[in-house]
Amino acid sequence: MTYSKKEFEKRLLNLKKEHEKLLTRKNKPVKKNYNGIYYRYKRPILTGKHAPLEWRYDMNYKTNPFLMQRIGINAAFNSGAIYLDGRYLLAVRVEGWDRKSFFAIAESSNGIDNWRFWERPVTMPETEDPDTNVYDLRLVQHEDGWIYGIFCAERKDPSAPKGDTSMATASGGIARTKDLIKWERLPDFISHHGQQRNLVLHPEFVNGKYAFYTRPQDGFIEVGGGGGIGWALVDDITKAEAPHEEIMDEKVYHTIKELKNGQGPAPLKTKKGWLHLAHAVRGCAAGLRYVLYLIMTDLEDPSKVIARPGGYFMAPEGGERTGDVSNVLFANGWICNEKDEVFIYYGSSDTRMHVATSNIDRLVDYCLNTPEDGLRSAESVKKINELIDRNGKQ
Ligand code: M1P
Repeated sequence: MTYSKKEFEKRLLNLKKEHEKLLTRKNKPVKKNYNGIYYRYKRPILTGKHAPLEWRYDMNYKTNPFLMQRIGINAAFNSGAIYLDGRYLLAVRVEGWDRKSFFAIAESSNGIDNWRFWERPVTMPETEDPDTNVYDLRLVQHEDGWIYGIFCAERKDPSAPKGDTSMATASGGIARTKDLIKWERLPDFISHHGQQRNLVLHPEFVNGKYAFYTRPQDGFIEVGGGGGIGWALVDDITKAEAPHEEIMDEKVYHTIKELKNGQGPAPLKTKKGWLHLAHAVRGCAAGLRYVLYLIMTDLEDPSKVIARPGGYFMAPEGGERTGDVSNVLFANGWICNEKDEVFIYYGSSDTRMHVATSNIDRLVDYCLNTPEDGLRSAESVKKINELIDRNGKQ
């Protein structure tokens, strides 16, 4: 039995009220057990349920008398971020019930709560080779005047044998915009070293060229003989091609990045060097474990690592641990505002978005004073003993 028009209106009003309540919920930093480095926040900042009701419900009584959800949003995660005219903006990876991801801009005035999606998702133009799925967009305000969106463009592998419906390829998609509404799609990044995911544009020219952080990989999931964060210089971004990719931060046996790693958002410039946020992956009996880590690179040569704090910076905790792909933290967006406050936007378990806050001085101190991974248990014990000795001398 369908609703009467009156019942329909009542239920719609209720849906709108509940949605508004979710969107306007305040978020608070978790102060208990503060590690001195960053504050996590109590609640996720965005989920699939934050998607506008207009994207999901046909609100016309005549065409949807049961007031059913016609289109479902499964998740909102891995978001690019940009700070524009005092506005905190995320380019969210929104994933539908149909498993397709797309981008949608969400805005907040304080970077913490009250996130609202813009009216429509991003209409991303395609190349001549249509994308099957697009995701993990990095927003980069480049000194050439454009805002770039660099993302993964996934397609079915044309070399897949008949009947293989899972083999895919990953390429670096490149688009640019001035307003985050109208986008110009450029040709995909051409790598001579295999597939590409986690491609990121450096915000400044280096030796007069566009500089990219790359992640060459042999296959779609496994990086194989490739891997590590690579570095490539490109003359013309409208035909980005990298004959050479130099690995600047490699994957290493028995570390957090034993299996693979990838640059997160574009690095932040500080007086002491470029701050990089990245993700690291290792395998275990439970599957893959994705954590976040930081490194710093040289101001003049952003491909030269000058600080490698050992271990992870953030790992999945509590509710972050579970989701569609459990045990994953992934970050492709952060913002530094005019007060040098840093907002770290991270997705958990391919399901939802969170924020953590810190500032430039703390993050630089963390990078320059956290001991490097000594790569052996004995070295870890040595570092703890050195710290105990220093504390004993106070
Ligand atoms: O599912 C975990 C992550 O897997 C991929 O990251 P990477 O290429 O480093 O393995 C991406 O699909 C990412 O979106 C996802 O969070």
